[in-house]
Amino acid sequence: MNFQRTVKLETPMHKKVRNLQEFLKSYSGKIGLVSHINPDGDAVGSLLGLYLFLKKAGKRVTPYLAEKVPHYLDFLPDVDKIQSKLDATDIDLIILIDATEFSRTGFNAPQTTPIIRIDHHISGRTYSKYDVVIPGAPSTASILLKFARKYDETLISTDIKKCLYTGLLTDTVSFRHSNSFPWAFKDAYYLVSTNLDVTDIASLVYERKKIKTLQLLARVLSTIFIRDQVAIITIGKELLLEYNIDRSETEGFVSYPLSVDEAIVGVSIVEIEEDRWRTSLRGKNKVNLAKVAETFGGGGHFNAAGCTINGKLDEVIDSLIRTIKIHKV
Ligand SMILES: [Mn+2]
Repeated sequence: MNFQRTVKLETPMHKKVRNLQEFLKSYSGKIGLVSHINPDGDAVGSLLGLYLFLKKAGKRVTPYLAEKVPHYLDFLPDVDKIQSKLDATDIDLIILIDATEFSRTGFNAPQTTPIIRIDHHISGRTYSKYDVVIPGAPSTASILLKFARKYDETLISTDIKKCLYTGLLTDTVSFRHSNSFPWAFKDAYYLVSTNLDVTDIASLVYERKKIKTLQLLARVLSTIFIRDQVAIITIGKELLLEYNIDRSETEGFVSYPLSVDEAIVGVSIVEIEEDRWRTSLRGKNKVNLAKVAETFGGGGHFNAAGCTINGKLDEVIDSLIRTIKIHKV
C-alpha cells in the first residue's frame, strides 16, 4: 500500500500574514493607523477597514490622514473618525498602510516609535519583521481581507467589507488594470457572495461628481496634448480657484490622457503652489512608471505612480518626458 500524507505547505505570504495576526492578537498598546498623502480609495478604504476591524477585535486604535479625504470617498463608514494630527506621544505602534515610506504620510513621529508596513507596492522600506508587503496583491485592501479572515472571520462586518471593497475596486480601476489578478476576483467573489452590495458602492464612488468638476474637466481636456507618446493634461491653480474645486477632485482625470490611442503614458499635472506640481502617471505596460516617479521622490506601481515635481511647467514636462523615455521597457 502506498500511503501518501497530504501536507499543506505554508507559503511565505501566508507566513507573513500569520506572523502579523499572531503579533496583533496579543498586542495591547495604542495603535495609530496612517496612510499616504493624496489619499486614494485603497489608502482610505484600507485605513478604515483595518481601523473598524481592529476596534471590533478589542484593540485601541486611531486612524490618521494628513490630508482631507476626497469627496468621492466621504461615504465610507467612520470616515469622520480620521484624525488629521498625529499625537505621537499617544501612540505605541504605527501601522503604515498602502505606502512605501513613512515619509509619504506627511506626519512626523519619534524615531523610536515602531512601524509595521502593510502594502503592495514594489519598492519601499522594510520597517519590522511583522511587515506584510506583497507586490503580487491587487490592493492593500486585499492583503487586509486575507489578514482579517485569518484573524477572525466573524468580526468582518458589512462596514468593513464596504471599506475593503472600495480599496479593491479603485486600485484595480474597476478590475481593468494589470493588477486585476485572479486574487482580485476571488476577493470580489467572496465579498459579493457574502451579500455586499457592490452596485451601491460603485455608484457612491463614481456617480457623485459635482457639475463643476465636469465643467472643469471640459476646460482641461480642451488643452490636452501628446508628445513622444505621452498624453498630458495640466491643471493650474487659478483654474481650481475659478471653479472652486479641491485638487483631490481631479483624481480620476488622468484616465483621459491614458485613453488616447497613440499614448503609452497618460499624465495629469496639477499645480499645488507656485512651481510645485503634483503629477499622476498611468501606463499601458510599456514604461516602468514606479521608476519614473521614484526619480522625482515619489513612488507607485509599474502602471500607476505619482510624484511631486518642482520647477517651471515647461521644464517639468521636459524632464518628465526624458525620464519616461529612460524607463521604457
Ligand atoms: Mn494601493
